[in-house]
Amino acid sequence: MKTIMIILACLLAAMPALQASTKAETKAQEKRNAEVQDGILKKKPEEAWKDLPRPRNGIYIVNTHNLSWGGRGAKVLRVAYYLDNQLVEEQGDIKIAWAADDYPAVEVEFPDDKAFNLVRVDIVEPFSQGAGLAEIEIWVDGSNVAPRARISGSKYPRPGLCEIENLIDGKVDFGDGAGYWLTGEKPAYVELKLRREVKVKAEPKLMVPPPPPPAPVDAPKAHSGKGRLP
Ligand SMILES: [Ca+2]
Repeated sequence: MKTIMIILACLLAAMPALQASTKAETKAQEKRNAEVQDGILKKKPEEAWKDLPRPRNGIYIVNTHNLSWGGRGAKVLRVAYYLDNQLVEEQGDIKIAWAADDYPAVEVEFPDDKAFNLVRVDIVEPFSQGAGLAEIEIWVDGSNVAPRARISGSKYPRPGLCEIENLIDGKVDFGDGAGYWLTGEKPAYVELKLRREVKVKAEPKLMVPPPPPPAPVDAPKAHSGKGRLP
């Protein structure tokens, strides 16, 4: 009898550990399921961002979330185009989404039929504690010319971390302070001096014909008053 009691006591003592182990296994399985879609291992966000469609002509700006540190990035941007230091066109109030575990992006159109050789991006409203971005791409006729641009702008106080050159390195993160840019300076801005002038002809807008008017519905005929009522 005493032996049975001892075994029971041991089993009861082990129960919480068993429950914790089952919970951990369930969580691990859920994580594996989330990583697989249609039997194929899904790409991680730091790889999947590259597969999203890009404009043939235009700017593609990718937000950062500052890895697990969080609390930094961009909310509202302004993009300005210059030709030999003369302002050509400016687009303000460009909103960009922010996500703690992803890399949302925003597309910005080039000015139509106007030459420029410098692009400036201002972080008008940073996300939470400070400004930052992960990548800036400048697509001209299907090629990203940003990596060949001369880049300058607001800096991060610690050399070797979150440097502005990270904005044109083709990555969004690969470790603390690598692949993305942060700054505490105000204004928070980036300038990309292009190797050559860019002038893109306005692309014809697709003319979508207006939908046809709805077919007239026959009004119910008034009863003649003759004959039997239904
Ligand atoms: Ca980058």
